[in-house]
Amino acid sequence: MNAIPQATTLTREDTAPARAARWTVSEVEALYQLPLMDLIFRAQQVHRENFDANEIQRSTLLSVKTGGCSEDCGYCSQAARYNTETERETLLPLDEVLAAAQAAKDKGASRFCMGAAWRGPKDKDLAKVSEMIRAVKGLGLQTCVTLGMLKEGQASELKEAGLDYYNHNLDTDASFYGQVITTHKHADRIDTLGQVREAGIKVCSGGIIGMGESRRNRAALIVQLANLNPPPESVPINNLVPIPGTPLADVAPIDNFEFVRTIAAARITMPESFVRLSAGRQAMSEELQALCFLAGANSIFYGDKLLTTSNPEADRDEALFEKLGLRPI
Ligand code: SAM
Ligand code: DTB
Ligand code: SF4
Repeated sequence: MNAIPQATTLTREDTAPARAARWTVSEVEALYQLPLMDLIFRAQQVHRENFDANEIQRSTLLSVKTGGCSEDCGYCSQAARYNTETERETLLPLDEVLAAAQAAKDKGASRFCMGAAWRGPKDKDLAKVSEMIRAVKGLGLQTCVTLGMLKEGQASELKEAGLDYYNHNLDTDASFYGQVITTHKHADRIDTLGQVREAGIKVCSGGIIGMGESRRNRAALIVQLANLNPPPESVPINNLVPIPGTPLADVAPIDNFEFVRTIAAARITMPESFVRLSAGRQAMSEELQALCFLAGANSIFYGDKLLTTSNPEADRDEALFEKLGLRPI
């Protein structure tokens, strides 16, 4: 026997139903320590028990309000205080948003996600975003918005407008959070997620990998997401896109296999969630992306732009799907 933890010490299903499972950081660290082949095998098993492993969901992003943000998130091109190349733009008019949503639908996206560089929306902004949600929903797309922290009552207004998902990432482990962001707290993020849940909106929440955090930090982030009750329906795993001018511009990139392990850990601990291979695909080879799908990622951001940075073109993704025999849903 070797010292590598065996599946029996890690399996939760015989102790509690999936929804009630509570993961510990040590358990998730033990997943990370598995030989890669065992980890991917385990992730594939979990994936196949819950999904068709050849199907991929596609969401398209649009930045509806860009730059000039009051917050100090160390990775972000849109924080007003960093000297980045991102140009500020006020809230887009409804017709532009609708045209982009229609184009995303025509290209095959099933969900349209609108992002705003706010600490949180003002009530008058929320009314305008609600109009966007109604209109996009009217096109037959699932709707998602990411607007920052919500105040009492704002989530219900979004729900009434027809919002399906609210994206609000925990971004990193609570204990590392203060090294990346000081203008708000990890606990504030959890609070907003609670309001979103209470309003009956589905939760999209994940994080960023490769910000100089330790493996233990990564495991702790996965635990904080998996132990939300219920876990987020959608879990974006972003690989840091280094932005010149931000404090994290020069962080050493994370090892590719460590990123794949993170995807696998998310899949195993959140069996019923869509795990999205999110920011960072532009810098990834096709083979690395395929390995992420093998490790349980079953969703992507689709379209040539994320919020302010580039993403593989839709045609390139189509060609990759074709090569891998992946079917969009
Ligand atoms: N302002 C809102 C907020 O912070 O929740 C919504 C927009 S914010 C840009 C949405 C998410 O984008 C962040 O939580 C972070 O996970 C991700 N993000 C931003 N910049 C990134 C970067 N350079 N690389 C990877 N992910 C990034
Ligand atoms: C998420 O987890 N990633 C998306 C979306 N949710 C809003 C944003 C990625 C942003 C990458 C950097 C940029 O384009 O500005
Ligand atoms: Fe603002 Fe969101 Fe960027 Fe933070 S991540 S600076 S809150 S836009």
